Amino acid sequence: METMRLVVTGTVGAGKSTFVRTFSQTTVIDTERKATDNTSLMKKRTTVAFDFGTRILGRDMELQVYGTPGQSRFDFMWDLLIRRAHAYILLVAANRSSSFNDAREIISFMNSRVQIPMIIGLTCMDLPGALGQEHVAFALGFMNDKNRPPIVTLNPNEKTSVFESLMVLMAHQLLQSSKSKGNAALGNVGGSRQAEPLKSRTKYQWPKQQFSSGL
Ligand SMILES: Nc1nc2c(ncn2[C@@H]2O[C@H](COP(=O)(O)OP(=O)(O)O)[C@@H](O)[C@H]2O)c(=O)[nH]1
Ligand SMILES: [Mg+2]
Repeated sequence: METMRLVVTGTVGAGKSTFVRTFSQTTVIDTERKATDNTSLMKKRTTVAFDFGTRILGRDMELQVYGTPGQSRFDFMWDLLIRRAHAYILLVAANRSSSFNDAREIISFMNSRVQIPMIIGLTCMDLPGALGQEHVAFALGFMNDKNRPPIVTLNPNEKTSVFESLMVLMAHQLLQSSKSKGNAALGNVGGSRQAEPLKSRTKYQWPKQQFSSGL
């Protein structure tokens, strides 16, 4: 059985835990605890380690989805989860511009650890005050539309929406891996059945945030 590990990261309240719950075929392992700090102003419970959900695709692929905590004080978990991931989606609540800075920092953190395919998922587009894709892309540092990760809009409460965004993420991952040397992403068919994260074998050209280069 092939295993693909995808990470759902993003800011507090962007819908990561909801995403994993909507996705999973099996009972989700979650580590939500009562929020005690500033997060409690936004929601009662918060993820302190990770959410884990899984789903079998076809006969021989298991898709594992790991949701990270949103708060940077748990960034040791970001590190642990991203290093084993094949690709990730960053969720950003489009109606909460105050969180865009945190989202940018999460991208920089991930990018400093691994170079793997990623997409951006805009949530809360159905809520008042939601900003458009272009605006959020700029705020996250992607000024150049020719050099930016794919951006999707989704509602993590809706199955179709979650599956569509996962399809975009997987397609992006597969496209990048087929471009890379050695056809890495699906591993060594017939040999080890464990797919290897791309970072070890490919030269994935991760879209650069332009803020960091001063543009
Ligand atoms: N209406 C709406 N609510 C959303 C959306 N995304 C997330 N939420 C809600 O935001 C709240 C926080 O979600 P949660 O999954 O705990 O966020 P996390 O901190 O990223 O794990 C939940 O009540 C979700 O149902 C969205 O696109 N639309
Ligand atoms: Mg959570």
